[in-house]
Amino acid sequence: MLQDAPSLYHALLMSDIRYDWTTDEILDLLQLPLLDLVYQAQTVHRRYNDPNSIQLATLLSVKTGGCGENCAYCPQSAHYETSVEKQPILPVNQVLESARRAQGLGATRFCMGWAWREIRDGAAFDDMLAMVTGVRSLGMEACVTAGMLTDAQALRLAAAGLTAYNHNLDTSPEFYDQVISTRTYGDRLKTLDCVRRAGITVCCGGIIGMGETNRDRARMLEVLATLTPHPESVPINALVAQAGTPLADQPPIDPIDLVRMCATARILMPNTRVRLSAGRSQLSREAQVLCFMAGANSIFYGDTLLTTPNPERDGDRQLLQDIGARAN
Ligand code: SAM
Ligand code: DTB
Ligand code: SF4
Repeated sequence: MLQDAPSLYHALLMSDIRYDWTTDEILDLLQLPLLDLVYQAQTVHRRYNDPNSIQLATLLSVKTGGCGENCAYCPQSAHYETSVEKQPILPVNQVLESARRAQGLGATRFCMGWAWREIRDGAAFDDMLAMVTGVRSLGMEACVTAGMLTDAQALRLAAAGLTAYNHNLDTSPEFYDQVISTRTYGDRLKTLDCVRRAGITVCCGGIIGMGETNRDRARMLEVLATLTPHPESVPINALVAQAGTPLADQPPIDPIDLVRMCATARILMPNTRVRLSAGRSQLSREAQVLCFMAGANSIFYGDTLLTTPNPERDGDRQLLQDIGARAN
């Protein structure tokens, strides 16, 4: 009987999770006085998660540049003249070598990116499956982000052992077509559904700082928090404005807005990994700690994201040590 107590507690906790959030409720949370918002988020965070545990995920761009989509933020889009040149796809052994190195440096999740509109069957997909199996055999979580996919491809990725598929909604349904016109919000949701039905966990988040309103931010969080179940991980990115892209001249976000996004995501999705993602290079250590207070419990760890710089590993390890957090 006693042995059942933890699982009963877990079941009760999970039954508290809501999937019916409304835009106005979310907007009210986003606009709370900051200290009230962070207090509420930290309270939720402590009920569901170990507050001193931060997951380290390392990113690698396996296929860089030359992408057919026109995402206005992205330096890898073939539609824009940016400093990113199309590169050959990395071979399986080189990817697995990077994964081993990342693991040696403390990462537990290895995320691999392909600048594709969609996955196509063939040798490159077969290599992707081999990369997934290889990363999993090291004992790391494996995440892939490679655009749209079909049910059959999702099932093959699941069979290869894929832990998570990353596919971001990026912004609200209303603002979406000002950012991307070569695919629809519905296309995005369809891929997320394929991933979910194949039994792969969902990694899905977005970007702030693209000129969206607070209501757009709330609407994006609403779409995420009404997915049932919630995505297992939600990356919150700040735009890394890149020369040559249509969003090159966007002003930088106020770091407090990132704190608000992390806190609101935490309250809406108590049991999800909230990943403080792109844009961390522009944040002070203190702003990052505020994001952790607000419930962010994962970061990208490594000197580059896909094509742009990320804080140095040594500095990140030092930060976690200084605040007494455990990397996992
Ligand atoms: N091509 C695939 C796709 O779009 O789903 C996978 C790679 S894509 C680079 C992954 C995500 O990175 C995008 O959905 C976007 O949220 C994020 N991203 C890309 N460029 C960014 C930038 N300049 N600033 C912030 N986030 C960015
Ligand atoms: C996510 O939400 N952010 C990461 C990961 N998922 C793939 C990518 C950020 C990319 C930032 C721009 C670049 O480095 O190219
Ligand atoms: Fe292509 Fe992904 Fe960049 Fe969009 S975000 S241009 S789909 S690589």
